Amino acid sequence: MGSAEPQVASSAATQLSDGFQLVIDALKLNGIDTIYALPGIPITDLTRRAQADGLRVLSFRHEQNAGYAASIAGFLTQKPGICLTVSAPGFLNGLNALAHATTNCFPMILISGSSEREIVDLQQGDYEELDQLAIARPLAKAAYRVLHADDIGVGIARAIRAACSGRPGGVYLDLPAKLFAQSIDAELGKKTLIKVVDPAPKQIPAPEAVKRAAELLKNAKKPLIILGKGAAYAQADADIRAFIERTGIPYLPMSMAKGLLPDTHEQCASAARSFVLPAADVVMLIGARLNWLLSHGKGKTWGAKSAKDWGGQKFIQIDISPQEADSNVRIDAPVVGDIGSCVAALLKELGAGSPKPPADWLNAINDKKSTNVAKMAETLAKSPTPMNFHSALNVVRDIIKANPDAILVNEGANALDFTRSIVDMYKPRKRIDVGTWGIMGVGMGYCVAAAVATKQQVIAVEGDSAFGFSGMEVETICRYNLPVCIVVMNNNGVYKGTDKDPTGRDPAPTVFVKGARYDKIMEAFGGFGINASTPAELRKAMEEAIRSRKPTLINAVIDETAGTESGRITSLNPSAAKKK
Ligand code: ADP
Ligand code: TZD
Ligand code: MG
Repeated sequence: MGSAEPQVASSAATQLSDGFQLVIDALKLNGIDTIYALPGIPITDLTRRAQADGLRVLSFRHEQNAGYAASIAGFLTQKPGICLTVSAPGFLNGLNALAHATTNCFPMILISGSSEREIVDLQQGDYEELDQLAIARPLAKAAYRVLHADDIGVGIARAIRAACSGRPGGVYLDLPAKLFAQSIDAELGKKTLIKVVDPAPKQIPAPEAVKRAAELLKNAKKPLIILGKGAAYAQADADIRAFIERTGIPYLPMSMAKGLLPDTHEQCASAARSFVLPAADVVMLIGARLNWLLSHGKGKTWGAKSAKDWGGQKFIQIDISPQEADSNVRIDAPVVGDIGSCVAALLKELGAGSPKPPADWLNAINDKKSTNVAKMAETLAKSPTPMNFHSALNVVRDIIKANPDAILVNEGANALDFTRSIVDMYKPRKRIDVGTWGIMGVGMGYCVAAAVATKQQVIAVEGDSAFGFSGMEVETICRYNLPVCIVVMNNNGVYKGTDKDPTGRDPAPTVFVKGARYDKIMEAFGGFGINASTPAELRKAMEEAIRSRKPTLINAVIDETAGTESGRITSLNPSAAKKK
């Protein structure tokens, strides 16, 4: 006993740390306070110790949902969202979200434990053996592996920088099981950590690029601005608003840019979209790509005679990625830099006295808007039995108007398209949805992250099919008692509930159990479940959910004939095109 005492003293002199601790310390040092995770070998203790050390560890039922949560946390906060998974199958489950983050330009880090390198590389059949780094690489903006505890600091610093700088994206960080248990002198270990200085450095646009863009804009007869989710991400809200208001140019927000300025703003041209796109002569893209969502900047949408033809517009594109310009059509004035710096530079270049667009252009847009808004108001005023998308979403529209700080999560086909066009948003970064790929399954992961990262009320409008992809996370929402109100637009299936198997043997591929009660799933975990068959019931249930801030799921019974195949993108559906 007596001889043990000096030993304790000497081990106290050289305090030991380990891989687990260095990962946690490196994350904390860089201001990361939340991990979206699913525990198991070899990262169980990492989740425990992270929690014990004050990090918030949100534990999910499926890694894909943890991953989507991390990706959208990145979008909302500009800090990389962290998803933590086990090896092989857990890693693969998380990979979908990593690819989603890269595709959508969201900063995220997927950290996965992995198996014994020596055994994996010789394919000797280790527990959960998989060459994860090689698999992640093509789907990630960057991918790294750390083999030694004293490289953890560099590994995490590089992952953060890669995720946040330039065009943000998903980063993979491979941490083999052996790394976690490696011990290292605590003082030495601490010195290996890096606090990343300026993870997303400003990128100032070249003055001549700014001049070129300003010239084009000044001489436009029918200018249009398109705001994309890059503009929402950039958090340059005041300058973007000033730029739009000072130039007087009408603008269109892409889905996740809705609310950057209130959708009710007089310059918002959303209600005249199919008029302004073909008619505009100069189009300025701010953080939006000319991908399929904008018909690649050409074809009939843009007033051209056929699908591959140019509509005649000149384009200005503000983007942080120098490779983005000319990806589909010629960009006459690329402005490369971060949106905050670019918009500020343009504001300065244009000065106070920038000329307003010609009145006939603005009047023509306003005429179209009034006609379309009146038409929509008429449709929204109807109250058919059973409810259709319009009568249900008219309620959601009022609720969001009364609660403009709430975050709206949205996925589905008709449930997505109708919500996007009917429900106005009033503040930046309040609408999060299926993104660039039109993914089903982001719903509940987004709800968890939005509630945790912003502390705001979350309202999810979910197609019944869409909800099914992540529905089990209702348990997660209840477990953490998050202020999430889910509205399942239940039309008995994918697009509609009316299809039949022509042979009469099985249900059609697009239909589900008729009259399903999704609200019961919420009740199973102690949340509130409500079945709503009328707008009044839906309204009451949503108001109560917001008042109580309790997890709530409302099964909104929607006419099963109300939807259309593929929602608004029927033209992309090969079989539907053939039918015509
Ligand atoms: P949307 O789907 O809303 O049209 P996209 O995802 O297609 O938007 O486009 C977003 C664009 O914004 C990407 O090209 C990306 O490079 C760009 N971007 C993201 N963050 C910034 C930023 N801070 N500054 C400049 N451009 C950015
Ligand atoms: N799988 C994934 C991951 N993403 C997808 N987009 C699809 C499948 C295909 N898909 C759509 O594009 S929308 C949709 C599917 C399955 C569901 C539409 O049904 P819903 O919405 O119930 O969610 P509506 O309101 O009935 O149209
Ligand atoms: Mg449906």
